[in-house]
Amino acid sequence: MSEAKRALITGVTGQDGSYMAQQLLDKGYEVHGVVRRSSTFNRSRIDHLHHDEHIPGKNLHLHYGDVTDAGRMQQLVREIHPHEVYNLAAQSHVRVSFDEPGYTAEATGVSTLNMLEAIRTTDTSIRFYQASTSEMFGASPPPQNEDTPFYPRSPYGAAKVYSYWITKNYREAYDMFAVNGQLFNHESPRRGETFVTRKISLAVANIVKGNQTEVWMGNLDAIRDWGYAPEYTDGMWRMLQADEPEDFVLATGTAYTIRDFLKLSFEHVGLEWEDFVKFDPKFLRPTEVDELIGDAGKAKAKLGWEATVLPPELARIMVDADIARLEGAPEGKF
Ligand code: NAP
Ligand code: F7E
Repeated sequence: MSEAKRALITGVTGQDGSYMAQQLLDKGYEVHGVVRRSSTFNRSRIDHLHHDEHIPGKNLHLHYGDVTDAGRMQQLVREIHPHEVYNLAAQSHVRVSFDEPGYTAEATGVSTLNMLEAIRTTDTSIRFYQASTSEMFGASPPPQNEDTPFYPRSPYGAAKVYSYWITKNYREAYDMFAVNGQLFNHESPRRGETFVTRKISLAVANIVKGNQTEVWMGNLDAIRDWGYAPEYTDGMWRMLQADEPEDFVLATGTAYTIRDFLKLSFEHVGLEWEDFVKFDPKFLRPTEVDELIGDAGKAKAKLGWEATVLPPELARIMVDADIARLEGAPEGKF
């Protein structure tokens, strides 16, 4: 019997990390995840994967670590010796990156170097996925694809540009299979509650249940290209199975404003969004990314990847999930 493939996921407790872990376990991988020690439990998205190592046949192994700690990352890569590394950990909130630019540079930028160095000094045949982002395109006009110049508009975007280039540099300098997925916004019922789609779906659910009467929002004019997260983690896996290491955009190619997403979400439960949404300037950003619309033609042609869940269905999935949660559905259902 051949040895199971081993994968190491940083950011396993996050939205994408949790879907990635689930999909790799389903494929028969031995999955290792890096978790941060925290005073409150931060594993609600992966609890249903039963990560108790004492249960026979369970293949999810969690290790304490922080990606800003180069020595620890080196130790984990050396000890686990994975076939594939998915580097999904980051301070991923754009608005927060203006408040914590230094930490964001470390956790979202330099940490990628820590992972690449750990691989370079352990075994250059380990395949590496870097969670790059459409935020790198920033102010470059749409449609954005792999050839679009970068123009980041936040400390988060700037840190991700560093990560993108250091990944590409290690690919070229050390002949490593190190790739960037340039992913446009992707959402799900597991999305963090302060990102705009989840803030909206949660507010709609709470309004329906009578727990809330209004929701305070920032810029409603920005255009985003929102897809469904589990489809995007599948795309990440496909990138690491390709014959050649290459960078890919993943996107739906659709354009909706925040206002449109509000309308889709409130209409799903028979309400008018204008009756509940208020403006609070605290949610504005010092510099905004106005328009992101991706062209994922290369991923379709070379990876056979295509987004099938588009924003109207996504809004329905997210609102239904938040209502079900409030009605007591267990977290593992999502
Ligand atoms: P997320 O839900 O915010 O998850 C981030 C993960 O990183 C969490 O597991 C978090 O751990 C972990 N983390 C943060 N700082 C860390 C540190 N210093 N050391 C170790 N772990 C740390 O993000 P996501 O939406 O799943 O996104 C995954 C990755 O893709 C991120 O790199 C993000 O920037 C990037 N990306 C996301 C999108 C999107 O639309 N979702 C699009 C393009 C790129 P805790 O649970 O302990 O906080
Ligand atoms: O904002 C506007 C806000 O925080 C989307 C991250 O996953 O995707 C994400 O970054 C838009 C912005 O995501 C509120 O100004 C209005 O124009 O949901 P968001 P993001 O900034 O696009 C990229 C691809 C990543 O890589 C990131 O990691 O919505 N907006 N009112 C608001 N945004 C928030 N959060 N809250 C509001 O009240």
